[in-house]
Amino acid sequence: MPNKVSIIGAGMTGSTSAHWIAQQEIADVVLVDIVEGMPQGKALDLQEAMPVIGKDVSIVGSNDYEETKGSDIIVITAGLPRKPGMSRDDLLSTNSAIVKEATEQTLRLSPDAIYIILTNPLDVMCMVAMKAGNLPRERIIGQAGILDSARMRAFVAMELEVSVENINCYVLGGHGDSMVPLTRHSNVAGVPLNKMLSAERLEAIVERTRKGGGEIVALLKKGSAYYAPAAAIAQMVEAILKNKHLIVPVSVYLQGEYGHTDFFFGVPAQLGRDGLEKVIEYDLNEEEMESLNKSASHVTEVVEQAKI
Ligand code: TXD
Repeated sequence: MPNKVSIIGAGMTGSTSAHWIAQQEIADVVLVDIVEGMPQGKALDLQEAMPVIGKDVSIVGSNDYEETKGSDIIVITAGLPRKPGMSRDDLLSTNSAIVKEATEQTLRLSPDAIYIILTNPLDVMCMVAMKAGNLPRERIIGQAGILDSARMRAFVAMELEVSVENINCYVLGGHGDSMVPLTRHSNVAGVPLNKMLSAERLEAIVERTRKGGGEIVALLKKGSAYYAPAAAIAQMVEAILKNKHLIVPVSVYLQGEYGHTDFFFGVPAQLGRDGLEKVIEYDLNEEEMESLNKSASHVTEVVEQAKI
């Protein structure tokens, strides 16, 4: 039986995730949305592209959760995206209700599924899903860090004219403007970033990374980024289904790691067939720890606001 991934929310990130997953022949995909006809239309269009690219996967669209039955992974992207000038936190109450419902509805049909959350405010929506489904922390992972790190990698690659494959960057913390790009742990083919870039250029890249989501929102004027977030979802899905033991920055429920407990936060973590395998702990200096703690307080404030 092929693996099955159901994506709740067939908007920009949901349908683009389906696209990347199908293109890489990772799994069969079900797209669910409340808008009538839209998930069916997008799924059919994508299905009709498969003969052209020679991939044998099934892509189905539906307005009904029944279609998701027996999924290995549930991806939740349902919710409202940011408009220019809005912060991710402005989406709190509307998206909490949507994510709660999506979790409850899918879990009864796929009781063993692993959940990947994308909906903003990301770290808090992971908590909403975890509570709604009473899920163990291994089975619920938020996507943010792969995207934020990829943005930083892209900016470094553009600046240095080096292949993106040679660039390793790690952005930890909450998915918001307080995120923590770890320059000391980032490198180009093993050479630390600060040996390759001046302090000013490095600071400019860090700043652009922090505001990377807003930069796209301001350019698009309608909606937020979707190609890169969806590529990150596909990478997580593949790591889980292929049991790759891949270490990537993702949002996980901390239980003492980095000195924090009981909330979702972006840290490097290893992903395999059972979901979260372990959290990797870097040695952080005082300054890095301080930035991480600041980002943590921001996330816990929003958790409190959400009254989950
Ligand atoms: O890195 C990250 N975590 C993010 C997060 C990167 C990009 C986008 N990020 C957030 O994901 C964004 O702030 C939003 O909260 C979500 C979805 O963003 P997207 O760009 O895909 O938004 P769209 O195109 O508006 O799609 C959302 C879809 C839309 O088609 C709605 O009809 C649908 O969600 N929707 C629902 N589907 C199913 N069930 C319910 N209840 C529902 N409500 C809305």
